[in-house]
Amino acid sequence: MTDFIDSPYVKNLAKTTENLYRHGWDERNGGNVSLRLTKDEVEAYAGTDKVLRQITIKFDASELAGKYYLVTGTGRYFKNMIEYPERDMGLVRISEAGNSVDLMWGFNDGGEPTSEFPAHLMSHIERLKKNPNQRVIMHCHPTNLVAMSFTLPLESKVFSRTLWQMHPESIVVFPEGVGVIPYMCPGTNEIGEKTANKMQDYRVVLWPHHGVFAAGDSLDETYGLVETVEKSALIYTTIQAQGGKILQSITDKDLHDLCKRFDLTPNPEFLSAAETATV
Ligand code: 2HA
Ligand code: ZN
Repeated sequence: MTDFIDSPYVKNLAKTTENLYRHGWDERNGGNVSLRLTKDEVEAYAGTDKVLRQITIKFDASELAGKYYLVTGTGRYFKNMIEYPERDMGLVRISEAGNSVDLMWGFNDGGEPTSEFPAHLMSHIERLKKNPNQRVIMHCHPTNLVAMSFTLPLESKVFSRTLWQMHPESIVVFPEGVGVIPYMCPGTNEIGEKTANKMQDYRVVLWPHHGVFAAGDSLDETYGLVETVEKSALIYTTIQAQGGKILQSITDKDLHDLCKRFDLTPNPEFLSAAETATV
């Protein structure tokens, strides 16, 4: 059995947090990521018998009992994770009772999972119902998207359509759009519940004036999803910096054409029926 620190999971999570930091989306201890691992994956590296300690969680996660998560630690800086993975991340298993986790590896200075762990677990529950391949929940602070939450109405339709219109890749990468919740205090179960509720329909949920919660099958895919949202937000911001006057744009017909070309169904509440689409 190889040590868990040499597993691809630790390496990929450290690489991802490094990228999040370098992109400027996770200053100081901003951001948190959790990656679900299967029992076989844990077995191959860490083993599943040895529990280092138990950590209580403030949420009933019994629906996820027995599931394993590699998760970033509370108060930890993403820029350091690549150098100190065994200190700044931990591998945990949700207990049968659901009110605590078994620490299997990591957090070796007494650390604990992110303060947003209940919100992550609530979102994992909803995403797993949609698709059993979903493994990742990622929270970060993409600057241009956060800035848009000060200048646009906080409505899922407005954000989704505006982002779709900024770049043809957007509707291809997130045809369901982006969900928006009201501003709420972070680190609470209330924001977790609101986010998880939106995760029933969206893989990206905007926390106004703060950041995003995003979900995906892999770290790369989830990172790419946020990257695409933020690219569109950057283009929107740049347009405003150029005076904000739009002379031409990506039309609804163009959006329909993209969905047809890539065999996607856009959120029908945000893009009306395809009567204008090219046949
Ligand atoms: O983990 O970003 O919202 C720090 C945060 C909390
Ligand atoms: Zn945050």
